[in-house]
Amino acid sequence: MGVLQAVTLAEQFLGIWNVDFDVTLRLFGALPEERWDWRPHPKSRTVGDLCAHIVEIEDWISRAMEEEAFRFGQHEVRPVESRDGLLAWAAEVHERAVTRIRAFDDGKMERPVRWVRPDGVEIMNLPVAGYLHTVLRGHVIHHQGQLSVYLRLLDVPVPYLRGPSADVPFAAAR
Ligand code: NI
Repeated sequence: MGVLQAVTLAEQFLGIWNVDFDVTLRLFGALPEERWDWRPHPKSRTVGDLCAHIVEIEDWISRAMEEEAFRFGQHEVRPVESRDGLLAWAAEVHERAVTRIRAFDDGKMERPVRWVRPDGVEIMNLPVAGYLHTVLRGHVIHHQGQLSVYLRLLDVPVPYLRGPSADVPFAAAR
């Protein structure tokens, strides 16, 4: 190694993850607060519950990374009543998650994280580096996509997320 400081795997991930968080904030900012209880189908989450889920994923997943295991059924669900409350909670959770992730040096990134069902059966076992990309990032992106469809169905403008939308062409993006 030369004198250049190597960028850790955690810092590489956080560069991507902060962009994802920005997408979440743009989605939250676009949602009409008066439709907080709306859902597109009886089996779907409400707007408020889907937003809360996106925030709690970051908290739960980053905590499980520290504890080396995610145990289903041991996480409290927090209802969110307003956009301001949601944004404050999201900022608090993101800051905590970034601190947790930053504490992992490249060696700790190889540590396994197990997913354990309430009956004790292990259903997944991944090293932290892969776990962050699939379980945290993949899961959040999945629900971001759902929220963007909610926006279209609610007939409110869809913001620029990972590219232009029908409402925000490239020329007007950002
Ligand atoms: Ni989910």
